[in-house]
Amino acid sequence: MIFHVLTIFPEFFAGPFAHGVVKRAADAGHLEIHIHNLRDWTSDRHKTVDDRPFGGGEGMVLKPEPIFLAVESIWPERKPDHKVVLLSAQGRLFDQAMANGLSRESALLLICGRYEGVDERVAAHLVDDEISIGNYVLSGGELAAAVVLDAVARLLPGVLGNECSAAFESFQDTGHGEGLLDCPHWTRPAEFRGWKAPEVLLNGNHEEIRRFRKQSAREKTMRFRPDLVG
Ligand code: 9D3
Repeated sequence: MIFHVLTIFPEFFAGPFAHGVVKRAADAGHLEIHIHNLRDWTSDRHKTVDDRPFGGGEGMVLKPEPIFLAVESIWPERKPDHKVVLLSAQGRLFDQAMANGLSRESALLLICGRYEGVDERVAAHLVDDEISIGNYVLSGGELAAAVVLDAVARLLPGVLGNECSAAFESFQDTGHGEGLLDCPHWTRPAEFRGWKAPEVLLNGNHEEIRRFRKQSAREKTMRFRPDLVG
């Protein structure tokens, strides 16, 4: 899969994609990441990407022209499996199902919003979708683009070593069923500062272990995510 990211802070992406699963997947040829500087599509000497909002008010708004020019030069022809996504605080809430869907596209272009927002003609006439990663205020779309890219990249065939199964996973798909959070985990030492790992996990009784994990997943879900239990 080919990812393009359009941003006024291209340096931002040196960090998140230089490590871990995404880096290894890129090195292995499962994906390509191309970072583009929005200012490359300006033509004035100040490389202006923003302007004051019509109607007045706080802050600045990203101008439409450089964004349209950038997308049209990255993709002179738009193919059906080439998706353009705007990261904005006003978008649809991102979830695992959206990550699964995007992982089946062949290319994805992520536009990072900044300042007070992006001229609405970008959302209305250029992009396929507008995505927010959660109900909190970020300073811009860059962190959100990195989150979306990571969530999609790890689903691609070969990326996690599992050639074809990951794209069908749900974040709640733990094997315990019922759309619960994952169960808690322990590892060595069996006792740490007086806190013992649950005895049942050490005794090798796999039926008992299965029941313990399901019950502890239920308890944790009830405590932190009652919305998943209903
Ligand atoms: C006065 C209203 N503004 C909040 C101070 C609205 C606003 C403008 C610009 C809120 C956030 C932003 C910048 N955020 C993003 O571009 C963004 C975002 C986010 O803030 N939260 C979750 N997901 C995303 S994706 C892009």
